[in-house]
Amino acid sequence: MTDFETILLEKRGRVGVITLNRPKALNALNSQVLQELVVALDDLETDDGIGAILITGSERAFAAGADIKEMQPKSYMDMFMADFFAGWDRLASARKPTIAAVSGFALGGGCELAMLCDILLASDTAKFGQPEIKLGVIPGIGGSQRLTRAVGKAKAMDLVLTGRNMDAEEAERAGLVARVIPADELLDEALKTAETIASMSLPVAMVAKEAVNRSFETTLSEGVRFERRVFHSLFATEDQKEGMAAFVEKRAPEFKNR
Ligand code: CO8
Repeated sequence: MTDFETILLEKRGRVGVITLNRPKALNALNSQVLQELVVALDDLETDDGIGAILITGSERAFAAGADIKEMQPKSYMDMFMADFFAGWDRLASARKPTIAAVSGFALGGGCELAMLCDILLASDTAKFGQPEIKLGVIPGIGGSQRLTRAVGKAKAMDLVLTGRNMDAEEAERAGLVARVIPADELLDEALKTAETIASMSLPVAMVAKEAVNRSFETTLSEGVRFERRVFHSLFATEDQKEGMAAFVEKRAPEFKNR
């Protein structure tokens, strides 16, 4: 397996776990983190043994944002020519289900990275925010769009314009976070959730997330049409036959991911 310097990659059964690992910089996201994350993600996406991907940080910080020290000297032309931050789109195009397990700071790019995942689980110590305005910029990895879709205009404007943080409870109330979990149980719970997802039929889980994500990109009637077509197509899978046979025969299904 590739040696990484800024992340850790582990395969725990059918779950791939990526841990951000720049403790001295509170896991600030620099270009190396992005490069390594993309390599790790490509590895997990092409490994047939992996059914779900968990991304986490440390107890103190999921990630305290994009690396300000890396960005500070850059010019407009540097940012434009490098299409700075465009690489993060790789996460949005992940086909396998992704879960962010967030403890501590998830600020700026950290909040945006968590929002790029399909399910966001937070410890009771988590703090979310888009403080870029305090640095003279705005969110640059989709925060102004994904936060607004997640929590609505009122709170998104409040957070993006004041740069204030939101605690885990407020984030759950606002609909950003699926569940809040005591800090010392976060990783176990997140792993359990990932294992549950990884125990389903992988192609069906991939299609399920595609259908939910479709709702952000299309009208209701087109989305419902898309869902129905894909639903019909699942009757061509062995796993639909197995899932329904197992129910009728009162036994656990054995999905073959086919
Ligand atoms: N980048 C680089 N280094 C960081 C970052 C960061 N985002 N956050 C923390 N660090 C470093 C600190 O510099 C410090 O390093 P050192 O010990 O060498 O001085 C170390 O991590 C520990 O941090 P603190 O001493 O500050 O720890 P505190 O517990 O006192 O404070 C905070 C924790 C509140 C999280 C504080 O570190 C903080 O405010 N960090 C910055 C948060 C922030 O503003 N994040 C947004 C960054 S911008 C972004 O994500 C998107 C930009 C979009 C640009 C669009 C362009 C296209």
